[in-house]
Amino acid sequence: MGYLERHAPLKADLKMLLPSVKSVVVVGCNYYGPDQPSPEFQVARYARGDDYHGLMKALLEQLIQALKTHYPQLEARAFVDSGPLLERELAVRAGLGWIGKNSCLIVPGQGSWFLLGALLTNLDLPVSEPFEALHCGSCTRCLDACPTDAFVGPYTLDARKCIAYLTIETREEIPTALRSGIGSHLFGCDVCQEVCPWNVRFAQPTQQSGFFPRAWLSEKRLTELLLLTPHEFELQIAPRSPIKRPKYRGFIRNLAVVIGNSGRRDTLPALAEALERHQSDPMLATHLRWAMEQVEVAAGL
Ligand code: B12
Ligand code: SF4
Ligand code: SF4
Repeated sequence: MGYLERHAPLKADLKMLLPSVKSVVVVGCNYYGPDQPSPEFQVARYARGDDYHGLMKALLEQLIQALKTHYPQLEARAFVDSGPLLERELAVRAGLGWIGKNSCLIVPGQGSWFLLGALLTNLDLPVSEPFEALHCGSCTRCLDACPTDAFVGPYTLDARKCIAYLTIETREEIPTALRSGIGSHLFGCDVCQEVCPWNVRFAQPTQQSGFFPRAWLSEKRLTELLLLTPHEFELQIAPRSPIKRPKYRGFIRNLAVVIGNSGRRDTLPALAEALERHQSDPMLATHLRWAMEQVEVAAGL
């Protein structure tokens, strides 16, 4: 995530992104969908359907067009995650909610199943009051539930330990000590949001059909996924999906970890076949061998 450092100067001055900027409109898009269909693995809620970057960018472009009919001199730039913006910080300043101890932006009475985006504009819009209260109180559910103990303390995450980083962002090996904590998380993790009382109480299903889970999530077995070829991955899984981010290699690496953690003996033939295929890729071969060992130990072989 070296881009976080490279983008630091741009984050300090929004004029570097839009010289005429006067106001920022911050938006949240609800992505809360039905519960995970597969009993074998979990994919983070935001990643079960279409990639939110494209989906939200298109909505923001519609907003720009609508604003242009009222303000023909409008200059605007839309950002969804891809730009160097501290989106949660901007959301707090725009009065949307507070940053919880799990480091997610929580909207009062609605929860945190929102993806954030921002529209930089040259309009002199009325300024919202920043959200100043913190509503976590004495709760520590998210900190206690994190499977890899990734929180250094309230509001502070060691990203290197977060399952989202380990399964989505890193292109490297997943450290052996952190693999068991990943459990059945194939892509991303929602544990610190699932346990949050604000989500338990207030989550509402999204109306955006683009976020609805894709069929393969309930239809495909772990071992079938492990034996997909790069071409099949590109055709069946990757199109318009956030899951394409770690690419085929990252997907197979994550599958090896989840299968290893399952300890299921019936996965051994597929693991052996995958190892044969990926023998020449040291990163994949290491993970697949590790998975076989885990399964053999669990099966008492
Ligand atoms: C890098 C990143 C990650 C990293 C690190 C996460 C983290 N907590 O920082 C990893 C890969 C681990 C990650 C995981 C996830 N992420 Co993420 N991630 C980002 C990203 C791209 C940048 C965040 C960032 O800059 N972090 C680095 C440091 C600087 O952040 P920080 O230390 O918390 O800094 C805060 C303060 O210190 C202060 N601050 C620091 N420097 C400065 C400087 C100035 C000038 C000011 C004013 C303030 C300030 O403001 C900062 C923000 O509050 C944002 C999108 C974006 N552009 O903002 C999405 C984002 C935060 N992620 C998001 C999501 C959904 C997730 C996951 C839920 C995905 C998943 N299901 O697997 C998990 C949740 C993990 C968790 N508990 O946070 C959403 C969160 C939505 C929400 N409701 O809060 C975002 C906003 C993307 C989006 N567009 O919606 N993510
Ligand atoms: S997303 Fe999962 S691994 Fe990351 S901090 Fe939250 S609970 Fe921990
Ligand atoms: S689980 Fe509790 S401490 Fe964590 S963000 Fe939600 S309310 Fe705050």
